[in-house]
Amino acid sequence: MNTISNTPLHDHVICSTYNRSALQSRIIHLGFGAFHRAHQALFTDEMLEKTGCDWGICEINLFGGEDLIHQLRAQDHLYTVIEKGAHSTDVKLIRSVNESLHPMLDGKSAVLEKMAEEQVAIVSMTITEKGYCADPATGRLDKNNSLIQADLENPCQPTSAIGYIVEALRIRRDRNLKPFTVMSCDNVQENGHVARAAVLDFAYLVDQDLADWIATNVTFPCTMVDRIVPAATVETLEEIAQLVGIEDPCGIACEPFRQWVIEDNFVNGRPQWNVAGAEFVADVVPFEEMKLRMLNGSHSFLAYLGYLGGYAHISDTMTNDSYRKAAFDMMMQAQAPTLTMPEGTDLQAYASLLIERFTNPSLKHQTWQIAMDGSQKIPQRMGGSLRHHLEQHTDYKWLAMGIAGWMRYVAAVDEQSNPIDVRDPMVAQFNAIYAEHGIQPSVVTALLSIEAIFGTDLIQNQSFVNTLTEAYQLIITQGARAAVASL
Ligand code: NAI
Ligand code: CS2
Repeated sequence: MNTISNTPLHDHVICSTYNRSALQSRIIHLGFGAFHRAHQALFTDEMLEKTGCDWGICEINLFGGEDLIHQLRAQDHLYTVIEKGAHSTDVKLIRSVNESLHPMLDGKSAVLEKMAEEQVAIVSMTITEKGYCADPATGRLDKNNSLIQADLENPCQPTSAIGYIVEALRIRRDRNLKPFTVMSCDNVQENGHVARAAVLDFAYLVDQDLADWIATNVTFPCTMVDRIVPAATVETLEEIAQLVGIEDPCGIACEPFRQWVIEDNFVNGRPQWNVAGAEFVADVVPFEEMKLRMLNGSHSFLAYLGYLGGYAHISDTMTNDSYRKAAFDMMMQAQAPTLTMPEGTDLQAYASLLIERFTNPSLKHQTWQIAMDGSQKIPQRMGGSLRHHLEQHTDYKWLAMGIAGWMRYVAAVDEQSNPIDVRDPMVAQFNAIYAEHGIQPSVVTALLSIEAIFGTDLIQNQSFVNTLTEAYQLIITQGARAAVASL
């Protein structure tokens, strides 16, 4: 079969030249999704080209994506990334992946044995916010999560990422092997701390000694990751085939911008990702918070109110001046004042660059995609800054409108009465609330009562409840476009 691995590619495809056969699976990555392909694997490819070292990646998908792993194997673990700017596109062949596994294809034991191999030094993850099985409001393990309950009953045959990590660490400890570093690359506030809390909370429920060993021996660096990588569509794959010269079902398109800030806290060595542009720092948390609030917070705002306003893509929302202005004001007036950044950080320039990135017409980033999993995203993208403004008695109207937009979106029917395909681990709860209330202002307090999303404090603040209810009321009476224009 002709694939990317045995077919001459177009001349403009940028290919590295390092010796791939020297690579070892020193990094295990959980979550061979769109983002990882265009971010960590690409940084690793460029790092390998500059250093000639042996840090290869073994890709593992724990949930779904069996086909992708099949296809990746069929093309010798090679794939392409196209970086689409407003005016030009770069095409890159990625060669840093040297093997792959999937529990459905290879069995759980094969995955655990791979994670327990001596040379493995880092287990990195892009498993989405919900993959941590944590309570979004507290960041601690959600012991009622169905995956966690199954893994507690059968820890040697795990299902969740947390269960796999704990069991693999147990095997390593029992075999006197060095531990690995657990590196979260998800959009989760203090992602390393959340990963550590979930792993330790789980381990303490399974084996106290093991938990103590993990607490002493394993590190969980925080990272700030940034690159807009929309899910691939049929059109994306057609464009990639045109640009590369052959079909690449594992190919992905993204923006040219990329950023990776990593807490330098690795227990068993690490590659020099800095030679490819990553930054190793002592404290990532301020950068994470800046990105989550300014980029992701305004992304979610645009996703809910954009979808309701009839915009399919983020770049479409940017053609409407009131959305553009509201997104910028949200960044500068609702989010930036809540941040404590290292001296010299220019948040105004950061916000302007974000608007430029959102405007990129070559990137078809669906509002529907970003709207997914709001229960996991809203607390960290808007909750922290909202509490800041409530304490300071400062203006938070953009945050209230963003949350009201989410509340209207999870009604699962749009402004033209078409169904919305709401994807969220808590969708059953939203459906039950809407079944009882309908699209009425009383839904606001019902949704606000969901403790896992809003804690217990927000619903007690009457002035906030009033502001939120007014924003919701405006959306349901005037529509999302008018509501955004009112800001
Ligand atoms: P995707 O849908 O392409 O891939 C999701 C990956 O997560 C798959 O590999 C899947 O196997 C895995 N997964 C899903 N649920 C899981 C669970 N419960 N446990 C373990 N693994 C699970 O999504 P994409 O675009 O790769 O994004 C993944 C995450 O990466 C995001 O949720 C976000 O945290 C982070 N990210 C994404 C960016 C983007 O622009 N796409 C940019 C920055 C961060
Ligand atoms: C987006 C992010 O899907 C979402 O929720 O807000 O994935 C966003 O594209 C990235 O964080 C950009 O780095």
